[in-house]
Amino acid sequence: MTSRSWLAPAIALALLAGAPRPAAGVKVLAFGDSITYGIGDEEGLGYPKRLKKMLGKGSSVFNQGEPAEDTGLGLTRLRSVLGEDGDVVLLMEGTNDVTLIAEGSLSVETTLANIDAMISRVRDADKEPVLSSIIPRAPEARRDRTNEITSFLAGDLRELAIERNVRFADIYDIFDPVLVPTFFDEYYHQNPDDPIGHPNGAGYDRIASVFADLLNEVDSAPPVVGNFEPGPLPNTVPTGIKFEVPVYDFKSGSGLDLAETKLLLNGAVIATGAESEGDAKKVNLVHQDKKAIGCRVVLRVLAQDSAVPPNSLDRTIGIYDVTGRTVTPGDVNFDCRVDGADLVSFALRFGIDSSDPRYLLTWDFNRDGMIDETDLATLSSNFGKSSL
Ligand SMILES: [Ca+2]
Ligand SMILES: [Ca+2]
Ligand SMILES: [Ca+2]
Repeated sequence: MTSRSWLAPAIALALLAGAPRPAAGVKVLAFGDSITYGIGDEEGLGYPKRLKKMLGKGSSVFNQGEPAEDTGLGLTRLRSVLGEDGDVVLLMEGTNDVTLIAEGSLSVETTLANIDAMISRVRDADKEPVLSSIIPRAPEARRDRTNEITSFLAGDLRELAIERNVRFADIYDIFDPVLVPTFFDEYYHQNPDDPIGHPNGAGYDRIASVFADLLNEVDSAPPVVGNFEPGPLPNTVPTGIKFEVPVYDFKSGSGLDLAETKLLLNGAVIATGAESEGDAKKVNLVHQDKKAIGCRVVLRVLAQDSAVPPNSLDRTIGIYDVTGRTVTPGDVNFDCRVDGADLVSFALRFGIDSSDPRYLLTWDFNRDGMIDETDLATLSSNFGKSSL
């Protein structure tokens, strides 16, 4: 067989829409702090060496991690690093900024400006910057242990990635401790003296695989919700509240399936990507309706991307009481009335207890762990009532 005869089908395959562009031979500079350096990795490899293994022959990954560095110091050091041989610069820095932000000696705006300047410097050196969010803090961390700052920074970095049109590795999202409660046990180095929380070997493997998929153009990342209004923290929202929820998917060339990207309020779709402002990389789901808000709001996002098979997201992003409104026991869909719709929903859960995955306090009005006759009696006594 001549070389041309096997090359033609290979080229045809590569031209197919969505065909991955393999990263064979790519030269990578891994730039960051102690998490790039590899602290906590019991095998002493860090993510760069693990990534090199995943990328295979001909590729190189140069570890340019500097423990304890913040983005201000990193921006200065970056110049010297850019003289090295490399096509792609992975930028994963900001963990040490979070400590300073928590202590009140640095602003998030400064961190973002530093990272923005890093993107420019890498481009000025004719290399491709790839931006990454940073991993969450461990529960024992001295500052920001609830990840309030770190998760907001991740949201800001998503926005920066859109603005600057850089490829983005959402390391925070794949490490999100809200989704995987056992995460810190499995993927973090267990050291109570660690002020931040560093990954273990398994955690570094996970970081490396996110970068490997990105460089190989394999879309393994589900869509992700960004910083949204009113945010996860208020317990109560006013009736006139505007919900504004950005959803991202960073895979170049495919991205979000807009028709399958939806915002739900108490189970009902109130905005879809197909009818909203945005594109496959970012869509803004917006909703404002005084009447339809109900007596309590459970806000949920469903989304999927255009990968085959698609990666999907299903997340309840906030639960809010509504100012001046109370939920009548029995009103399980929170529309401020106890009626047949509630009874149907209740009947589907009748007889189950808290060991059942379908159990929710919503249907257990006296909160005794059983959805039973006592709760039915409560619903019946309130049947027909409206709390508006
Ligand atoms: Ca995706
Ligand atoms: Ca109801
Ligand atoms: Ca009960």
